[in-house]
Amino acid sequence: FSRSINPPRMKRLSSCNSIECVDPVTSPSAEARVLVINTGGTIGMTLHDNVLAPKANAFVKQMRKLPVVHDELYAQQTRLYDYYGSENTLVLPLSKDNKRIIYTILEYKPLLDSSNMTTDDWGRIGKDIEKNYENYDGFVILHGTDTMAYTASALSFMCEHLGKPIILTGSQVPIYEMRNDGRDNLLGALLIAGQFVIPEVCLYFYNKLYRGNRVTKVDAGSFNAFSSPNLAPLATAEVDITINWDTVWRANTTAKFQVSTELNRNVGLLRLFPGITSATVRAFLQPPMEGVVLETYGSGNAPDNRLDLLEELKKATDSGVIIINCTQCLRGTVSASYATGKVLMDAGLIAGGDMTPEAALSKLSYVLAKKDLDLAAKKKMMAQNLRGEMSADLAGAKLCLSDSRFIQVIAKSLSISCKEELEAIRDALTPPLACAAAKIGDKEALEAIKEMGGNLFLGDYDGRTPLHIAACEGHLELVEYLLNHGATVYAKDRYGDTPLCNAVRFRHKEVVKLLRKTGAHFSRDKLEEAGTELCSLAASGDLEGLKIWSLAGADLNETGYDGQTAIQVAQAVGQKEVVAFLVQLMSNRSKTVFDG
Ligand code: ASN
Repeated sequence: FSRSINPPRMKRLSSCNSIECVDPVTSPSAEARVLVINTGGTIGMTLHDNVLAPKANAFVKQMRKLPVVHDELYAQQTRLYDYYGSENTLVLPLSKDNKRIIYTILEYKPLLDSSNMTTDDWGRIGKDIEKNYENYDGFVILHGTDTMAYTASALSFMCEHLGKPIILTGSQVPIYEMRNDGRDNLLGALLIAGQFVIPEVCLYFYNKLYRGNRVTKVDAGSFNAFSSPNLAPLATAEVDITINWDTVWRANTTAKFQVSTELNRNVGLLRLFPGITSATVRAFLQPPMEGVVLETYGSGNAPDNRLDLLEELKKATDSGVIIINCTQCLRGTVSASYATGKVLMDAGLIAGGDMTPEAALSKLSYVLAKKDLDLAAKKKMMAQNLRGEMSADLAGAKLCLSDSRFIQVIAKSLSISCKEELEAIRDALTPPLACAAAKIGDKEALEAIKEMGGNLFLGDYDGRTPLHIAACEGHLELVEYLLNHGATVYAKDRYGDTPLCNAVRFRHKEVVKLLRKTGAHFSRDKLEEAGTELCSLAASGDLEGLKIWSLAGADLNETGYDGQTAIQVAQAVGQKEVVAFLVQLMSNRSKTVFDG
């Protein structure tokens, strides 16, 4: 990868002299670069002594001979091998979308049957992706199918702030055989990795792209070897490649990509079965065990009449072992619907929702390795959805405003079909949604609404804008965000109140300062009304209240309903501190005026 910087394609084309060159004008195809990491698996195996085993240094050679996965003419015409400095770089024929996918194959030594994979191999893959991240548009990992779901799950957690596709694939029959599934799987994975910015660790198999941490191997004898029981595929490759963008995980950070290769190996999977002894459970939970996925029955159930078992589980969680409750069922989620499930929660287990055991195990391994987190933080992280590995618990969960699909779902249920209708619904729903997001300080939700084209300055049925709400709540960061994204300090709600009035009312000093800096001020009417409020603050000795009004630009000499000023009221009721403050304020003011 020494020649990693890809100069404009024209440069490479114009450098050819001995061979007939591709005319850049008639070949306007864009190029994408994909790194293929070949870790092993059946896809590159051959028969030795009647059993399949990986064959080293054969894969690239074989690929070069297959016109569907390599366009030798294009490679020659564009001097591909010279340019990339090795014969490990190949190029796909032109895609339907006029794209050239150039891929470099990095072959591991030794190639592994995936049954031999360990956490160290996950780390190696992670490191290689990190090292090459900026040089490629996407990554394809060739991997055996037996433990592919574990590796895909682990990589999904290890890859933090991922912005490019990482696609694992392999096959059930070696690519060297006449009838095989490897060729199609490789092609599909390359086409998706090179053409779509899906920022996820995925698994591509038998024409479907899945989220990597949602799959499990379900069939040893079929080309259709994987299932994603609790999440629909991210894409299907049929006549066209169709991406289900609504399901694709979105990046929600400005942080840079990094791979966390620290993994904790003291984790395990324990499957409950009728008659399991407490001695077995005790032995399993002994140190150095730190995290266990307990595969329970149905919706997360275990015998509630087996106090001996429950005691062992409780003892372990009390001593700091994290135990995740996952179901043995292929589909469905752990829920709190049975007494036999509740006993596990009482024993300190964490509900694993609809996570696959593979995802739960690798998540444990990733979370437990985080040295800077204490046990409570690790447990909290285990219960959270980190990479789309678990579905939100809709029953009882708060409406996820940061999910920008919300409006699309509503539109769908109302059978909205045309753009204009969709926009009308969006505009009707934006203000209450944005106000609700402002109330809870959810910036991501506001960003999502804005991304959909929603205006953040529109008011709700009472004319209250998100800025009013954020000002009431004192969410300074949000106020700043809104001001930077179209909100106006001059918006008035149906009561004539501006965000500044609200910030003063709820005494958010920093918000008041920011709004004032942005040009907010009281209207004449409001200032007149303020006189009475100032007098009552003065009467009750509320210095803080008077200060915030002053900070907001009110004239503290304004008279109240009976013609008295705040200072007169304070003097009358003997609020000495208030009098002193007001005198000081007035002398500062006249000094400023005088000096000015
Ligand atoms: N044993 C093989 C592996 O996992 C199975 C396969 O790839 N189809 O490496």
